Amino acid sequence: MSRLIVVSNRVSVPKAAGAAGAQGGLAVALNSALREHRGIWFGWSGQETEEFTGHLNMQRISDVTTATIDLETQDIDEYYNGYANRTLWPLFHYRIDLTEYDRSFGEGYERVNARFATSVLPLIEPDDLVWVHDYHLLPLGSMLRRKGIRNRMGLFLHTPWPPTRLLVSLPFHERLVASMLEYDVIGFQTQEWLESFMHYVSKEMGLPITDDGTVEYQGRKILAKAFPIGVDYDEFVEGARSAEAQEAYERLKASIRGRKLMIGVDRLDYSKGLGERFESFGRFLTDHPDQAGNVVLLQIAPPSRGDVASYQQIREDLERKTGHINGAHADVAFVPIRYVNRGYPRSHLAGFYRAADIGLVTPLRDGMNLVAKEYVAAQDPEDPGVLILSQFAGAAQQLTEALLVNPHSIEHVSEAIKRALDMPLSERKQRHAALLASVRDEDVLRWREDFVTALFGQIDGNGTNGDK
Ligand code: ADQ
Repeated sequence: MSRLIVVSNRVSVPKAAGAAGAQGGLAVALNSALREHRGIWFGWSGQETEEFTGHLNMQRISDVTTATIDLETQDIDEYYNGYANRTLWPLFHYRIDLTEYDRSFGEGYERVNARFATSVLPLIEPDDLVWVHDYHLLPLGSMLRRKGIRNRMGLFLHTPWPPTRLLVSLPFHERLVASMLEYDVIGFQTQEWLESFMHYVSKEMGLPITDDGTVEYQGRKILAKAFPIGVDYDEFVEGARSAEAQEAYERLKASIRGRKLMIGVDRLDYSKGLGERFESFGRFLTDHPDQAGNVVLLQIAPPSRGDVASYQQIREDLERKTGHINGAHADVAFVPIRYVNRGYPRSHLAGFYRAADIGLVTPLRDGMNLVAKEYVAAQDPEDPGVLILSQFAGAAQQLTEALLVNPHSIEHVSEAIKRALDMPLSERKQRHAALLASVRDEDVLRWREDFVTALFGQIDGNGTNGDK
């Protein structure tokens, strides 16, 4: 079996199997892939250094070898807080109003990708598969090719891919996309993002696309395909049955004293539609005064990317909205929105999800959204809650039995809350069974296997993808 070299912006390995911590689904997925493939996980340590040395800090944690580098303050400003999170992230989430085009960001992005390439190079052996993750590292493959790496290399993009009309607002967009075509496999979360990418390469670059989904570029074939990411179903269901989950469940249930509970769990990010969600709940309380005092929204939102101004603004905005809605609808023994800015161990989250009658997942745009799938996996099949899901999350393409909503429409979401609260048990069970089948069958192990198989060059049975 080939070794897998995984490269992502950050590296996240739990100290011990099953250790508590706010570890996201991606980290769990990559850890399981790496254990199976005797691989190495390379990325930024999260630490700053005065002068970049490229020194590799190698560690072996829970059967996974990690290799990390430190970055300079200027690198972090221009590459991470700059091009990655002030240019590409908003652009890829259709927010050109928040997209900043600063020349120094682009230079920092190229410089850090080159630093990643130089540092990971000595770790790569001839038969290794190289799997690069996300928008931080789009040109990394082309930089490795320039250094003579001939291994099979794949890229998986966790975010949406924007429509061509938006992407062309990015200076040097063609150079960026051309650099991606040095990979052998390019993976997207959904068919929609894949189609946007194919539209760009065919209409803007004039490249031929074959029926089996390969793009032809400079005599090579690149496979572009949708690989929808999932949750670690077994781990999550097991976690939901654990003593800690049970304790978290009981503690939360006791605190809401027989009221109905809605839950939202999101990184604090403008793409997650939290402001619109709060307003929708406010509208629900105004439109249904008989329900005031009966329904609580628990919103768990750990801060992220706090050095970027748009993230500071969303935080202030949400604090104001929470105060406003609570001020209008609270009384001495009841507060409608519980807004919590911290992370929780996954087992606790599973208990919280199970305690909630409604999962409210309403991003304005999301590559996939794992919270929607975790909510479904954590439910009691005999008395499941209802998932309200944004039509603009990648997950909506699989989770069609959720109550799909337009998160921009305060009325629509408010009506969906009412419908979910009134939904009879038989309908809840029937919808949940369909959702659960999808979450179970298209789980993270399948995602990883499908991608690695494609990367290995066996997706079409004859190993022709990208072979040079
Ligand atoms: P994110 O934008 O971070 O991921 P999401 O898919 O919802 O969004 O994953 C977040 C993960 O973090 C979930 O596993 C969740 O349980 C966890 N999490 C969130 N808040 C937490 C808290 N307070 N405590 C503990 N854990 C918490 C990006 C893309 C998504 C895509 C994923 C994976 O933006 O669209 O689904 O990558 O590809």
